[in-house]
Amino acid sequence: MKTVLVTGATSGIGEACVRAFTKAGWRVVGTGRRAERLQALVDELGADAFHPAVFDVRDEAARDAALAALPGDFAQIDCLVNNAGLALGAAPAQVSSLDQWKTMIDTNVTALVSLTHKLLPGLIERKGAIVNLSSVAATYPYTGGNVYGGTKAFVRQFSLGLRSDLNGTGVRVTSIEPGMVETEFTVVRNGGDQGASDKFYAGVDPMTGDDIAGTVLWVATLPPHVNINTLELMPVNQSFAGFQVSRT
Ligand code: NDP
Ligand code: 8X3
Repeated sequence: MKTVLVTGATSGIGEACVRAFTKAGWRVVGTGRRAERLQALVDELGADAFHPAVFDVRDEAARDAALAALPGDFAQIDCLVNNAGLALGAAPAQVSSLDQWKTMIDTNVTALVSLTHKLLPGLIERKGAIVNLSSVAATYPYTGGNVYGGTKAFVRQFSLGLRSDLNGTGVRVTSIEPGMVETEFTVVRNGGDQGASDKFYAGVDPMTGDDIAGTVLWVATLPPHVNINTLELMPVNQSFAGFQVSRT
């Protein structure tokens, strides 16, 4: 039986990954700040299948304490799903909050890099896998995407760089790059405004956490000689627009 660690397991894509991996017979460690949501997953899935690790991904000391306390086989991580992340605000750069920018960088970039560095020796030992949640925002800029898109471009390029560095180790690395997935993502982006989120997804038939979780599980369970480098997904109703031009 293999073990996967999913960051950001209290909601959305991460929570769906927990269910997809446990259903497929994996042991799952799920992380997040909201302890009560992780406890609800223990109650639903059982303590043998799911282990909660409560910490803020930006707090390395709390993270290390939680990882050091992992029981038995939960400590032998074969697959790391770097999913915890967020967008804050959708305003143009010139009127954005620097604090929000720093929170996105600390969470989406610094914490992801730090956890990856921490788990790499064990992942190499077990010829494991790393699945990173990037975004279409890594590739396609949009107004108000500024730092969020920048963090996700980092995640994509870091994933490709890891692939290069880990050549010969047997460790697989994938950058998953979704478009619109209806989770709590847009509620968080808009400071808790559920109405803004409902409006954003209205009539779109967006992807779901389960759609992305199925893809993450597929990537992680391919034959060991196959690596998906990057994988971009969108709802059918989302696609590309042209350049904008400002005229004098
Ligand atoms: P949700 O808001 O539903 O879930 C985000 C998860 O990240 C939560 O479990 C949250 O846990 C966790 N998280 C956020 N900040 C921290 C922190 N400081 N410490 C610990 N955990 C944290 O969003 P999604 O499921 O949609 O997002 C998951 C990932 O997918 C993100 O990286 C996002 O950028 C990416 N993504 C999402 C898309 C979308 O359209 N929804 C599209 C493309 C990529 P808690 O608050 O309990 O700590
Ligand atoms: C966010 C994707 O399409 O909602 O990562 O901007 S989108």
